[in-house]
Amino acid sequence: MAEHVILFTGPMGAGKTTAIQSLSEIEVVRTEANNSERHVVDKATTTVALDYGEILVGAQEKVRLYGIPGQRRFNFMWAILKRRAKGMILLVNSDAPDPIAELLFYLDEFRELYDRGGVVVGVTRSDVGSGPALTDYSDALERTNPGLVIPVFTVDPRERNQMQNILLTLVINIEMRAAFGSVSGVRSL
Ligand SMILES: Nc1nc2c(ncn2[C@@H]2O[C@H](COP(=O)(O)OP(=O)(O)OP(=O)(O)O)[C@@H](O)[C@H]2O)c(=O)[nH]1
Ligand SMILES: [Mg+2]
Repeated sequence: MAEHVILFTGPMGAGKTTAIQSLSEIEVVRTEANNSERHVVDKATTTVALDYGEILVGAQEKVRLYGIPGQRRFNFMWAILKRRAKGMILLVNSDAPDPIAELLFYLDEFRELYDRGGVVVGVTRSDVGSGPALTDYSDALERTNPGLVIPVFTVDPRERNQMQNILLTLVINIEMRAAFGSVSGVRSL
C-alpha cells in the first residue's frame, strides 16, 4: 500500500489539531494541555507534543497526518516530526497579528518538506476578522521563494470537505513532482 507522511505546521491557533480531527478516520492521538498563553491565542488547550491521525485517499493510499505544537517553546518536537514527513500543509490564521510573517517563518523552518514532497498553504479563520487578501500571501511567497509551486487556499479546518480538497491537492502535487520533476510558479487558488 502506498503511503504519505504529511505534517501540519503553522502558528498556535491556526487549526492544525482541528484539521487532523476533521480528516482522520482513526481516533486521533492528541497531546493537549492547558494553554498558559491565552494572552497570545485565547483557547483552552494547546498541543504540547504532536497530533496523529490517518486517512485513506484513492483506493489504497494511506496518509499519515502529523501535527506540530505551534508554540515555539515546544520546537524540539519540530525537528523530530520533520524528519519523516514528505509534505506539508501550512495553516496560517488570518487573524494573527502578522499572518504573512508567520507563513514565511514556517515555510523557512520546514522548507526541506517542499524539497522532499510539496507544500500547500491554508489560510484559516478568515471568517473571524479581516486579514490580508489571498493574493498577498502568494505575492509574498513569489517574492521570497521565486519559482516554488505553492497553492494557497482559504480553508476552514472544521470542514472535512475543505480539508479533503487541500489534502488531495497536496497528494497530487507530490505525486506529479515525483513522476515528472518540479514545475515552477506560485499559484493562488
Ligand atoms: N471561526 C473559525 N474558527 C476556526 C477556524 N479554524 C480554526 N478555528 C478554531 O480555532 C481554534 C484552533 O485551535 P487548534 O485546532 O487547537 O489550533 P492548533 O493550530 O492546533 O494550535 P496549537 O496546537 O496551540 O499550536 C479551534 O477552536 C477551531 O475551532 C476557522 O476557519 N473559523
Ligand atoms: Mg494543536
